[in-house]
Amino acid sequence: MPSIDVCFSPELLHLYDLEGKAVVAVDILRATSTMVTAFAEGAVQIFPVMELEECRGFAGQGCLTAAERNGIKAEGFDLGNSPFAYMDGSVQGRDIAITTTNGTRAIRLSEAAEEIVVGAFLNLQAVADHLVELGLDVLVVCAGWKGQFNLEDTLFAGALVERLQESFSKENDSALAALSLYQTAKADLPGFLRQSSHVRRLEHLEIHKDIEFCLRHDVYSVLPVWRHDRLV
Ligand code: 3SL
Repeated sequence: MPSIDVCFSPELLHLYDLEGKAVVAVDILRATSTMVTAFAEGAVQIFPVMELEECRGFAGQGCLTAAERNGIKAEGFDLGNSPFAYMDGSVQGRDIAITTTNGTRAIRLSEAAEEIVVGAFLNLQAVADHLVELGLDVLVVCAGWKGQFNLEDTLFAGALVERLQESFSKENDSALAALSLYQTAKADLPGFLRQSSHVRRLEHLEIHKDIEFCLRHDVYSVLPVWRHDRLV
């Protein structure tokens, strides 16, 4: 039976051997939720990059550019990091280059894996089905916040562990802890997360509707997968 494990921060990735594994990169608030939404709204490819300048460079290649730093859309880019900004038809048929504080970093630091998929509550079942089909050991890589643990990515990891319980073993305490946290919180995720650091950070920006949307389960069946240097 393959196993599922959880890495609570990209800063801990050096402790894991990614070779031959499937990584699920997650940044619930909001990068991976937004990427999933972008694909559901017809985006063709997404180039996640770590630096603002690199992202800006993609404008010359016909890409829309998207950038967020500290929760705010960076100046001079087409899009920010709110899933709702991707729902007005403008990303249909387009390629997007995106850089965010933590989410794009989690994806790029996982490149040694055999497969990387982008996960969110929005596409939870699509991710779970794909992992069962793939049959590889799985590592959920939580984007966290600037290297630190966060609740929302851990809750997603727990939700995924719950969905995969029948077909994946939990080798390590991190998977057990994520599952236990999710089972405690799942009846009221928005309520549970009200005191979390990133929800409080985002509250200053008055984007409650983003938070509510990013916590919805199984809204989309899209599955962004890493191929060479991009998500398709
Ligand atoms: O850190 C990130 O990658 C972002 O998702 C953070 S925010 O939700 O846009 O504030």
